[in-house]
Amino acid sequence: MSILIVDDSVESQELLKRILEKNGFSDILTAESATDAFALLGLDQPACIVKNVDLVLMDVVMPGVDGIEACWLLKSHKCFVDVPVIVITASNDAETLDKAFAAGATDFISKPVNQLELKARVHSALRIKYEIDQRKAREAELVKVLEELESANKELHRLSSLDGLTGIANRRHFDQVYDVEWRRAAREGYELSILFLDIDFFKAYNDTYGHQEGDDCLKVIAATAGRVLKRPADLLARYGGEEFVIVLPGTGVAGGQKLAEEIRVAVEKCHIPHAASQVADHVTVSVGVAGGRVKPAAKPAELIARADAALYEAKHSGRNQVWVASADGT
Ligand code: GH3
Ligand code: MG
Repeated sequence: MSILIVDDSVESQELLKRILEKNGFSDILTAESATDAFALLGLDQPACIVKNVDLVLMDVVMPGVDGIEACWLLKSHKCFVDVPVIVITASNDAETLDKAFAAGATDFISKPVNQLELKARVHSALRIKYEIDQRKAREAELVKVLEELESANKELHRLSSLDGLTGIANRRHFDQVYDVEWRRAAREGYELSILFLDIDFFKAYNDTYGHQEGDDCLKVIAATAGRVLKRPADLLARYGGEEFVIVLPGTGVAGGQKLAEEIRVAVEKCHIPHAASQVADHVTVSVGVAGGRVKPAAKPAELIARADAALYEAKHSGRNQVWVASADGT
C-alpha cells in the first residue's frame, strides 16, 4: 500500500521514510509542500487520472498552505474521502488537534516521532483503509450483480410475454393487455375490436406437408398479420395452436372488419401451397370480428365470446372469409 509524506523539512521526510521502510513499506512518496503534494496526486486533474495513495502523513506547520488546510482540501476531493490522513504535529495543543480532526484527519502523531508509535498508527490506519477498500469493492460488485439481475429480469419478462415459435405476443400477454385495454375502453367510452383468426384446414396442412412446414406456415401467417397492423396499440397474439387474436383499442367494428379483410387478403397473397385445403389451392384464413363501444356493464369475456362465435360462423359459411358479430350476438 502506498504512503505519501508531506513535510517541508527534508530531514523529517527522510526520517519518516526510513522508519517506514524499516517496517516493510516500500511504496513511499514525498512532497515538500501541500501544493507539491496536490500536483503529485493530480488533484487539479479529472478524477480518472488522480494518483491514489492509501495514507497521507501530513506535517501541520508548513509555509504556504498548512497541514490543516491541506487536509481540508484533500478531503473535499471525492477520490480522497476515504484516504486516512495522520497529522504530525510538534504542538499537542487541543485547538490544533481539534482543527485537524475537523478538517478530516483520522489520527495524529507528536513530534519528535516515536518509531513504535508511528508503526502502530500507520498499521492501524492502513488496515482501516484496506477494509474500506474491500467493502467498496464488494458494494461495487453487488451493484453490478444487481444491474445484471435487473436486466436479466427484464429479458425474462420480455421472453415470458412472447410466443416461442412465432415471436409475437403469447396468450398470457394478450390476456394482460386485453384486460387493461377493455377497462380503459369501458372507463372512457372508447371503441374496441377483437379479431379471431384461424387457419383453414390446418390439420390437413400438417398431415400433407409435415409439422415443420406447419410451423413455418404459422410463422408466415403471424408475420403477415403483424404487417397489416399499423397502430402502436394494436396487439397481435398467438391465442393457441393455429389460432391468432388481435385486439384493436380505439377501433370500432367497421375498422376491425376492414383490417380483418386486409389480413385475409394478405394471407392469400402469400400463396402458400395447400393441396389438401377444400377452399383453395393455397393457405387461407377465416376471421371473426366483434367490437364497438364498450359499456361498463358488459364483461370482457363477452366480446371474446362474440368474436369467437363470429369465427365459428366464418368457418361454417365456407371458410376463407371474415364474419362480423352483430351487436347482440352473431
Ligand atoms: P378448420 O379449417 O376448421 O380450422 O380446420 P383445422 O384443421 O385448421 O382445425 P383443427 O382444429 O381440426 O386442427 C388444428 C391443427 O393445428 C391441428 C394441430 O396439429 C395444428 N397445430 C396446432 N398448433 C400447431 C403448431 O404449433 N404447429 C403446427 N405445425 N401445427 C399446429
Ligand atoms: Mg384451423
